[in-house]
Formats: sequence, C-alpha cells, structure tokens
Amino acid sequence: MSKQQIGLLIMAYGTPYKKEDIVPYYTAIRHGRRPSDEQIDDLTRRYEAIGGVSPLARLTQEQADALAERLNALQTEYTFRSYLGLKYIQPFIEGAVAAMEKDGVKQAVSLALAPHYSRFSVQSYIDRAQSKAAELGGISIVSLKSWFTEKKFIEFWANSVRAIYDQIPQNEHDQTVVLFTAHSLPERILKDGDPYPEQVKQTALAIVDAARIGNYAQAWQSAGKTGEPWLGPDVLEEIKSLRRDKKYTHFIFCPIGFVSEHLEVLYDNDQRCRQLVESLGAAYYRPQMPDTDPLFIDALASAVLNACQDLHVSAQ
Ligand code: FEC
Repeated sequence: MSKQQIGLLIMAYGTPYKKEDIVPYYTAIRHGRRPSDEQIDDLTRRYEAIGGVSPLARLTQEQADALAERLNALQTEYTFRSYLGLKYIQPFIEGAVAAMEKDGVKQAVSLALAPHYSRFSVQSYIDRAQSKAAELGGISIVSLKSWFTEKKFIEFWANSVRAIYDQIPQNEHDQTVVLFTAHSLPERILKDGDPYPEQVKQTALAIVDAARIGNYAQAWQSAGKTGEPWLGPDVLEEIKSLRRDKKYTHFIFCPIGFVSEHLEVLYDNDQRCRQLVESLGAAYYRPQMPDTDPLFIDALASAVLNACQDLHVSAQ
C-alpha cells in the first residue's frame, strides 16, 4: 500500500538573517508601521549584545528537519515533507503554503513552534496559513492550536530543571525558586477569555509536579512598549519581590513559552534577568532550551500524529 503524502507546515516567528533585515523585520512585527530610529537602534543594540544575529533561524530549520525525519521514522502510514513558514521574514507562511500547492500536496498538518495558544499569537499563524490555502483551493490543512500538554514536552523541562536543582546543595533548596516565564501579551486578551494565561499556568504546574520541586513562581517577560497595559507581573519586578520578600538566593529561569534560544532568552533572560538577579546578590540559572532535544522533537511528533487522525476525517 502506498503511503499518504502529508505536508508538514512548520510555522515560526522568524528573525533577521543580517543587520539590514532588522528594519523590515521590525516593521512587519509592527504590522507595517516603521519603528522610530530610537527603537531600531535599541533593537540593533540588543542583537549586537547576543553576537550580531540570533541563532533562531538556524535552530528553527534544525527543528523542522529533525521533526520531519522523526515523523518519517516513527510510522509507515504517511510520508511527511516539511515546509517552513515564518511570520515576519522570508520564507513567509503564505509562500510555504504556495510551495505545498506547487508540489501537489493535498493534505497538510500545520504546527506553530510555540506551545501555548492565544488568539493574538498562534491564531494569527493559523489564519495566514488557512487563508492562503483557501485562496489556492487545493490543500486541506489541519492546524494544531497548542501542544503544551504533550507528556514529553513536560518531561523535557522537568528533566532540565531537575538537573540544575540537583547541582544546588540540598540545604539551599529552601532558598531556591523556579521562575516560569512566557511572552507577555496585551492585557486586553483577558476580556475575550483567551486561554493563553491558563495554558502557561498549567504547563508550569505540570513541570513542578513532574520535577518534584518546592518553590516556584510565574511571571511574564519581554512585554512590548506600546503604551497599553500588558500581562503582569513582569519578570523583572517579580525578581525584585521574590528576593525582597522571600529572600531566595538561587533563581532558576524556565522560559516555557519559547522553544529555542533566541533574542528573548539570550538577551531578556540571560542578560537582563541575570544582571538583576546578580545585582541583588543571588545566583542565576537557565536550563537548556528544547532546541532539537530528542524528547522535545518526540513531543512535537506525537502532537502531529494525533492531528493526523483528523486528516482521515477530512479526507473521507
Ligand atoms: O530574533 C530573535 O531571536 C527573536 C525572535 C522573537 C521571538 C518572539 C516571540 C514572541 N513574540 C510575541 C509577541 C510579541 C508582541 C510584540 C513583539 C515584539 C517583538 C520585537 C522583536 C521580537 N518580538 Fe515577539 N518575539 C521575537 C522578537 N512580540 C524583535 C520588537 C521589538 C521588541 O519589542 O523587542 C509587540 C509588537 C508591537 O510592538 O506591536 C505582541 C509572542 C511570542 C511567543 C510566541 C511565538 O513565538 O509566536 C507572543 C521568538
């Protein structure tokens, strides 16, 4: 029996490949409004602080390749071919859908490389893929909305947190806190009952449970400077309160809203959070990000294979 050909549309944020890409990239993030020179300089300075470019482009491609390879090794019913579609820089999501159409793909699964669903974030990836597919007419895409409940995703983070926890002397565990973070979003998402905050909370609780850790807290990071309120507490404020009120001396950072090393982790966490934690006389730790860890790739593969059950339904 011949295998069913499935397009695997992997959607991710995207990052500038070189300095000249920063302005168009940032303009795309701001929905076509060019940032001020001051904002551009500030972003350029942050990229310079992490070595000029972000490793995100390389890591996203590696994740896409590893996932397709793993999916094809795990089962014999389907052949997956991956297509990378980015939100704010080429190759764009629309181009990836057009490439699938050109290759004769009829059935596809899409997945965003972000664990938690928000109408503000993941839904915009999905809308762009679905509207291009509708425009072209020939492809049916099953879009995964979130995959934070995947057991191996939780296991990955639990193992990485536990590895750091175990390096800290037992008698200092009382002074150790695990701080879970995800990207902040404008507070107005709460008005429509967006599931994002609850999904982030559930992820943190599942990791705490699996890693058997004591003290933990949750905060939001990398909020935009748009003049409207964003979800809080902000991570920098939370660090100050935890240090002041609870006297913690070890801070383990888990940016569970992200899946690889990039600007938000390497700058916002590893530089800004670290500087603050150390200036307050405490120690900073940040476990390895999921990147292409086999447990993490297996978690994504499991989510995709689950979504394939819906393919059968829509193919009938
Ligand atoms: O190049 C890199 O390594 C960094 C890539 C990057 C990731 C990322 C993830 C998320 N963002 C989310 C929401 C917003 C909202 C705004 C916003 C702004 C920026 C800017 C840069 C940037 N984001 Fe991002 N984000 C990454 C990069 N993000 C650069 C612009 C300068 C700045 O504020 O730092 C505010 C837009 C506005 O001004 O109107 C909102 C969310 C995620 C996690 C989910 C996902 O990956 O899709 C949510 C990676």
